[in-house]
Amino acid sequence: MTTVDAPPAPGAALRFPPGFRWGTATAAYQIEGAAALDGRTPSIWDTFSRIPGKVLGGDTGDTAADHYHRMAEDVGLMRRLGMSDYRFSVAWPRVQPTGRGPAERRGLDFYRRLVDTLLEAGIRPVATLYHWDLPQELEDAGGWPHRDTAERFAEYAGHVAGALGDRVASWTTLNEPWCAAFLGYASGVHAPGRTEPEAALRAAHHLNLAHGLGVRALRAALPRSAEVSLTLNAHVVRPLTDAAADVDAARRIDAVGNRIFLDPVFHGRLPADLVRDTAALTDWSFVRDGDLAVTAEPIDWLGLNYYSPTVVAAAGPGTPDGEPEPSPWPGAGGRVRFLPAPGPRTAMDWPVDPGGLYELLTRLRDELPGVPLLITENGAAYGDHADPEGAVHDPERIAYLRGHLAAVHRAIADGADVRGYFVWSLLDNFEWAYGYSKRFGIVHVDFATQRRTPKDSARWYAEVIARGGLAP
Ligand code: IFM
Repeated sequence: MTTVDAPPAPGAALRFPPGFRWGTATAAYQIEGAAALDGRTPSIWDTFSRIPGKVLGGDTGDTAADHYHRMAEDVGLMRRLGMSDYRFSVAWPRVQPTGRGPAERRGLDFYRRLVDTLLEAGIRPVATLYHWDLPQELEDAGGWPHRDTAERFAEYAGHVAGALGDRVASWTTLNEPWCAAFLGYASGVHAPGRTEPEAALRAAHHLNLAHGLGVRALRAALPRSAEVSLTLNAHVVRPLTDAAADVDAARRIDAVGNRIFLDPVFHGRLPADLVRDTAALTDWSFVRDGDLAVTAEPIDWLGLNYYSPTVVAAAGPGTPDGEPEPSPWPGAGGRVRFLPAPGPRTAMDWPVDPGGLYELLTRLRDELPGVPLLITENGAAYGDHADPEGAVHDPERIAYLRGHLAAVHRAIADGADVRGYFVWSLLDNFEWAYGYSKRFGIVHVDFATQRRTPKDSARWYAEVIARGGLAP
């Protein structure tokens, strides 16, 4: 259990507990490049990014930040910044090119080299098995709406654990299954770009099942001391007013945004209100006897990716009853309005609201007692550029990170068991449907030359880590 002295005097330094994990996070498709090297086959993102109009500027992850070839330089950057941990993801199509059967040694070798380089630098590797790069062959066979994909994931998890289990102690099965299910299969703004609400609900269940089967496969292959986790982009949903209809709108989004994962994973059940909300779409008969015992395999911590809160209200009169555009919220889309939250915004047009992170951490403190939490992503995109001297000044990002770290500190002081914090992201990278137009890195990447330049925020974060907290 993490604790801090509470409450700190106004203006005092904010010290984090000893052993607090300080890191950065990345994901394979967003940084690695080398998309056709050493046996890697296309993932759904290689396919999707080639469909005209799906990714801004027609960008793809073919080269990305070329981390596959610059891994040693990137680990060197982390070492100089003093990070204790690094969260990366393993590319499924690099390790198991057809999504089934034997592993590709060259793919595993890349991750062995990465992990060894991290360990030599004194950095703890935190490996995520799925950050959205499903092998295209598995999508062709039905993708996440198809139950077999969950079984295939467990097989893949076993391969990676078998290869890296002697040196990686921290594991995450899935990153943000909400995005994989609902952006991928309902709104279609992410790969594979399908707009089938019922299939998206199936996908969500099969992702939960994959998580549980993956936990079992990891536990079978890893030493007992290994930590196994899941990362969610849990939504902080605020009703616009206290009116019952607005509160119900928030409940609907909470059901299909949060409890669709939290309930099966931590309580072995489906949210009854979600089943009601989605009754016109599905009877949930794809959930088989015994599935919810699998999804509820115990885990060691929950990873949370937080960026901003969401404000919702009931869809008013005059709002079309149907869903005008494919919605990522099956069962809620036509009944809920999303409203701009007040306050400053990042380059993603996302509101800056550290209070939302505090709300999330204290909610989970209450709802999941005994489950340690890690902030596995938090950060912001801004319009960074190198000045004539080559420096990248990003005061807004420093303010964003500082505000959110202060919120984490406050949550810890109020009893939330938060064990670590990972900035998204180490490097500027491929921001999915936005291509390279949004820069989240604390290290600037010139994509023409692949030159890395630590931004002011990187130096600031290094000081935070060295100090173990925030200066007054
Ligand atoms: O870049 C993404 C990451 O892949 C998943 N979480 C949110 C980040 C910013 O959009």
